[in-house]
Amino acid sequence: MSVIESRTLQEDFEDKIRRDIRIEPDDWMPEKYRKTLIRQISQHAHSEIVGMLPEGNWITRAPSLKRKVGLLAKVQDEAGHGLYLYAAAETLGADRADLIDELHTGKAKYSSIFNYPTLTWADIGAIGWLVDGAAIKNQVPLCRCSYGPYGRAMVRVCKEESFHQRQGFLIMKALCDGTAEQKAMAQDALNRWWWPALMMFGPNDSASTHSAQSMAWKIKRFSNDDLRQKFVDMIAPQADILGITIPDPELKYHEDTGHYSFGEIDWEEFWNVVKGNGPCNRQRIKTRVKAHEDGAWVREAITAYAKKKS
Ligand code: FAQ
Repeated sequence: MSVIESRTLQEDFEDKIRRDIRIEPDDWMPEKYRKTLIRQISQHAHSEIVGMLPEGNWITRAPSLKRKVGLLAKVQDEAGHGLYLYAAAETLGADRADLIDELHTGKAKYSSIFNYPTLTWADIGAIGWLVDGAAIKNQVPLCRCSYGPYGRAMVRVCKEESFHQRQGFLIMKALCDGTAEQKAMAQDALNRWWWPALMMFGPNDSASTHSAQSMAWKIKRFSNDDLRQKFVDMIAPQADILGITIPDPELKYHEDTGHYSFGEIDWEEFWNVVKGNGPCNRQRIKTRVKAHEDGAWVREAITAYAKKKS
């Protein structure tokens, strides 16, 4: 390709980004844009799949048939999200088997939040309310991501996450309206999930390596800190409705700005979990690897059937 040709392609790409025209799989794109998307989309896919484990742990112990049906549907939805996302990564030329291998060998990241244990039923409420709440805040803007397949996948994902958040909030509400013991369980879950939920948005903007470029390419539409602020502003009044207390003595509402200020995140804990040393990292990967190995016969059968049909 001549220098002039490649300059034109680059200019075309930038023009599309400027005018909010989506980049589609067959369009020319800079290699770094492709790599950034494969990184983010595959990390996101891994998060959805590993994210099934903490809640899956409670399917057999849900307190009623209604709760069991709701939780089963939610966990299945997360599997679906993972599949759309792996498919979106494949449109960029990534090989799904390689991506999964990177997860299993510890090379790929996934959200820090899924490395914490689910100790009581209230944790299932807290995950729906806080973790899906954070996921919605982060993912609604991704519906406008400049890369078509990712943005379109996010539309359906966000609709389902909204249902998830409501079921989580309703679990918390039932516990908070229940006995003193049940309310204490809800408070304990909030105490344990609050800070890890804030960490989901990633490092502060000043420490975020990818934000500036990803925002320039309109992959990300808001910075990590902006989204974290939106999340706190949404959740704090909901905690008041529930009658439980966010475990942050520095949390304060400011009439003049309409925003809450909050305390400093423990970044040492965050990076420790991201690096693989959280309470459940090893257990999560071990479980995923086993599930993958146990499912080998399904993949073989599907491949054999597809071959026969073609
Ligand atoms: N955990 O420069 P930045 C869900 C890494 S899905 C682990 O700010 P970026 C649904 C980051 O990858 C939850 N690692 O990075 C559900 C980068 O590492 P690298 C997942 C983290 O990409 C609910 C480095 O730190 N959602 O919850 C984390 O611009 C309930 C520097 O960071 C998504 O993936 C973290 N929390 O911004 C399922 C959404 N934060 O690659 C089941 C899409 C940062 O250089 C149950 N992703 N890192 O080695 C995004 O929006 C972005 O990728 C961010 C990070 C905002 C997560």
